[in-house]
Amino acid sequence: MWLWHNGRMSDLDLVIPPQLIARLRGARHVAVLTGAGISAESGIATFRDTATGLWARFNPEEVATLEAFRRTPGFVWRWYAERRQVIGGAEPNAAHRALVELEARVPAFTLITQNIDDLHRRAGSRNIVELHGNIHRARCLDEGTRVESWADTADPPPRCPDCGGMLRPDVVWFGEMLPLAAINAAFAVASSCDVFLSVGTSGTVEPAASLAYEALRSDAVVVEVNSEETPLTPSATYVLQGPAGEVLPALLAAGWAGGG
Ligand code: BJW
Repeated sequence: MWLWHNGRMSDLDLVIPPQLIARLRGARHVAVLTGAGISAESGIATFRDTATGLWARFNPEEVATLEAFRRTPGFVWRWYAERRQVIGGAEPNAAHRALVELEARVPAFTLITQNIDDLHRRAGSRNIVELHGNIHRARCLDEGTRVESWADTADPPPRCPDCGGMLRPDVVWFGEMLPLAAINAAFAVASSCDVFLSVGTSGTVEPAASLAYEALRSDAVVVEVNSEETPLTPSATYVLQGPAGEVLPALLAAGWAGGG
């Protein structure tokens, strides 16, 4: 694990700055934004990893836009069905569990996730804002009605039980608006929290990428946890570089050694 602080890099193993611990322990409201990197150690592919990311194998415009779904609904539905199967077989990892523990330790906690995999809820996190939807839900393409379960058919996509329209995954594709309540809640929390953690996200997709900057503008301490540098790295107050499944448990252990 590497630590950057104010532009300097340290190779001391598992060094968590005492000032960061003090801010975390004294925080009134901790906000966490997570991205695909937090689920990588659960075996779920990220999007932009050059070797294993989904976008290395699939063109986003052919699978993650409304136009793609209208053009080839069966293909897009199957793509999500395959990912749903991988996700269904995955388990939350040490990073998801560390955030459950953090939520129990601070007065107020909001977990904002770009992930659609539901692993935070399965790990036990409670106050979750889902920005990009959830792969375990579908909704009617025509009427928007949410559908929690459906029978898979040989000729996908399945149909809306109410109107017979096509069902689509209840996720946010490029060019689509994020759920208004979720994005409003996320910006409100980013501008009022005192510590903001950005975990496992490349910070390249808007509007989620702006949340950390909103927190900085509002004088929050911004901590980046990522195995690589990102556009946020130079601006973050602290950078803990390493796998989230190691960094987050180490942060918890450093903050609450002895259980207090
Ligand atoms: C580890 C690790 C380990 C690995 N430990 N770390 C302003 C400027 C420019 C463009 C736009 C803008 N506003 C809107 C746009 C357009 C667009 C956008 O942002 N485009 C950019 C790509 C340029 N945004 C939108 O269209 C959004 N809608 C919107 O803004 O509506 C209003 C509007 C509409 C039209 C025009 C203008 C405004 C919607 C965005 C929806 C994104 N949807 C997806 C797919 C969801 C469903 C699905 O899963 O299939 O969401 S795309 C994909 O990217 C997914 C993710 O949630 C999202 C973010 O990716 P994430 O999570 O950061 O993953 P990666 O792979 O990028 O990064 C992983 C990171 O983890 C890396 O940094 C690794 O190093 C790290 N890592 N292992 C720690 N073990």
